Amino acid sequence: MNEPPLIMTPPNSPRRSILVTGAAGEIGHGLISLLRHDDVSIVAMDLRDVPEETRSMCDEVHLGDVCDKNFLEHVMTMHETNEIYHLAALLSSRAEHVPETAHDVNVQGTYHLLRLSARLSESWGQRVKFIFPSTIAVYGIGSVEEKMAAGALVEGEHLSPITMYGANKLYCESLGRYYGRYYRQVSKSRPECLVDFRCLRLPGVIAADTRPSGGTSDYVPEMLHAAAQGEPYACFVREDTVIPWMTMPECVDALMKMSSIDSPPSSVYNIGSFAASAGEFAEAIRQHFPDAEITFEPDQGRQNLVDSWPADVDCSRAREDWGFAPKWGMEEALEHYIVPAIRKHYEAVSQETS
Ligand code: AKB
Repeated sequence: MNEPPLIMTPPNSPRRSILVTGAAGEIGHGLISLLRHDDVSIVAMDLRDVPEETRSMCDEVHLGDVCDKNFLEHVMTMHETNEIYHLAALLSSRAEHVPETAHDVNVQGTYHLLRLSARLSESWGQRVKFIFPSTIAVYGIGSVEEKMAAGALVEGEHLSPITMYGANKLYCESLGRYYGRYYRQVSKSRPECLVDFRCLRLPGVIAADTRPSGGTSDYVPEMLHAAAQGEPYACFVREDTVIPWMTMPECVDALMKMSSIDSPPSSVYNIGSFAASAGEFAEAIRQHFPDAEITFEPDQGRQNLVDSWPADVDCSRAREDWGFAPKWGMEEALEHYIVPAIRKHYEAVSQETS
């Protein structure tokens, strides 16, 4: 039995009405500052309080759970949502502590949003745009030797995730592709307008003015923030651990750019700016913070997760389809964004607390 269309009337205004889930997180802060515009309505939602700096850029903020489908239906119909940036997720390390909760949030939450987006697209005769951050955790490589030999992976390789988070994200990529291309494909009453699903596989992302939590790539941001505060840092992976990286400004720019083009040929894209090891980052950070006390004390459980992720990703498809281009390598990222921004961040923090 197909679910009835959600509402029968087209949205009152064609303006962009954007829902950002997980708005209290790291990406939400940067993304919302770029999304805000006179003719754009931004509705933020999260399970926890949205920081005032982010809240002030939104038209509405709702505290709620992406697993609550009635809450989602209320928010999306009330605000006539026609664009979603679905950032809410439990990341790789936290998900390994509570895998069933992670499945609820990462999969059920995404399913509810896709299902509602499909019904709204059908009702309005207008495709709801659904932007979905996936992850390098969808890849699963059998050994460090194989990882280093494989080099930069393209989107179709080694899709055997070993984490609940990676498995969740890989499934939701397929679910989004289904809703975007194959939804009710044998039905005589198949809707003309399907969800416009678009996905980026994010590498490790480095933000200067927020601290990460729950991720396994958190070791570099944690290393940076510790150095900036003059605190010792024991890195939980080996020095030779390599994965792809990008800065938060590049990440939100890529999400915006991929969202803005007409009909991307693919629904899933790798992005990343550079690959670097934990030891290379430590050495580069010491150039900027000579007193940084960085040691390496691998946590084998978390080390195993990162060892299964690729040393780098091939971003050719994103470059060819919508002009993705990395902005900085590691040294430039530190020099032009990370170190100046992190110093400014902690100067502001010390002024607030003094
Ligand atoms: C994590 O560490 O879980 C995330 C990711 C790599 O997607 N930052």
